[in-house]
Amino acid sequence: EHKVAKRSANWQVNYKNTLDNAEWDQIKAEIQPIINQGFGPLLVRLSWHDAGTYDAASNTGGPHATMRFAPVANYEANNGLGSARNMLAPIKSRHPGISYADLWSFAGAVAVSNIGGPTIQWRPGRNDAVDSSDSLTPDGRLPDADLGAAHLRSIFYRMGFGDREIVALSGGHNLGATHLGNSGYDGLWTSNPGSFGNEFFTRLNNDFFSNYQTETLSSGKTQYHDSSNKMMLPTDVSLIQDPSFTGFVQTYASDKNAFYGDFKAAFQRLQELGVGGGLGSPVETRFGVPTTGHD
Ligand code: CCH
Repeated sequence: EHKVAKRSANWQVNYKNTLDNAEWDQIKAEIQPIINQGFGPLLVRLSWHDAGTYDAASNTGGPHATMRFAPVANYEANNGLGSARNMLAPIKSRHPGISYADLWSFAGAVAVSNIGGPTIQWRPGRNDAVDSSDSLTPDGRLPDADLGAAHLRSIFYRMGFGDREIVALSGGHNLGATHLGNSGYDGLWTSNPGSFGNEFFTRLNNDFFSNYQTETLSSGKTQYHDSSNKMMLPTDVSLIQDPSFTGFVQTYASDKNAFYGDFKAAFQRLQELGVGGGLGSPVETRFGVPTTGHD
């Protein structure tokens, strides 16, 4: 069991956003090619795993780029995220005025905003943990996909979220894939994994009980798949089994704008866990002007 660091004197406590709008635009322009290569979902996952370590009761964890250090980097939940950190590292070198925590968070917000999701309101000012003695949060703060509704509640309530936000944030699984070598799960959730939408919810709501079957993988993990080999994790499935979660799944399946509105708010809140009070003015996350699509 590792000690949990409070915000100590070692932290980069006086970080302030010193970048002007032109430099933010430049950083956004440097993130965009990574998204264009198909890594938007990975950037979203990186930003969520940094922020999602937050514990409201002790005010520890949260988006402070602790994953740069062992043991956090090596927690099983973070498998596969090293490549995302490496892709962003050159941007940090070119723009030393941005914290790693802001860069990872911004990249996730820019990704959501630019692959068909709602335009995320994003504000700079996250401090970085500066060394491993400062950075430690215990393993087990991120959700375990093998478990169910009670586990999701204990993880997300700890961050200060409620049921509606749990379901909304779970809609991140419209994007990307699971990889056998990272997590022991395998496959895509939706037919458009590079683009945000509400298909994750339409599948759960309309297709899950009629079309999905359980499957045990070579890793020993159990997941669910339909005839086109789209998958669901056990935690995803709990969203259509738990009566409180199910109501939100129904809403998001039938009303994409309701999902986008709730995801937008919950994702911003996620990215500001424990830091909201100290953040600066909003930075535009959508690539290119004018803003089109959902905002
Ligand atoms: Fe997730 N997620 N996630 N997830 N996740 C995985 C991949 C992605 C859980 C488990 C997994 C959120 C919540 C949960 C993304 C966004 C979000 C994987 C596969 C597992 C396992 C990793 C691999 O094998 O590479 C569980 C459990 C929860 C419970 O709540 C939330 C919240 C978000 C964002 C809002 C994205 C995106 C991916 C795809 C990454 C990729 O590489 O394509």
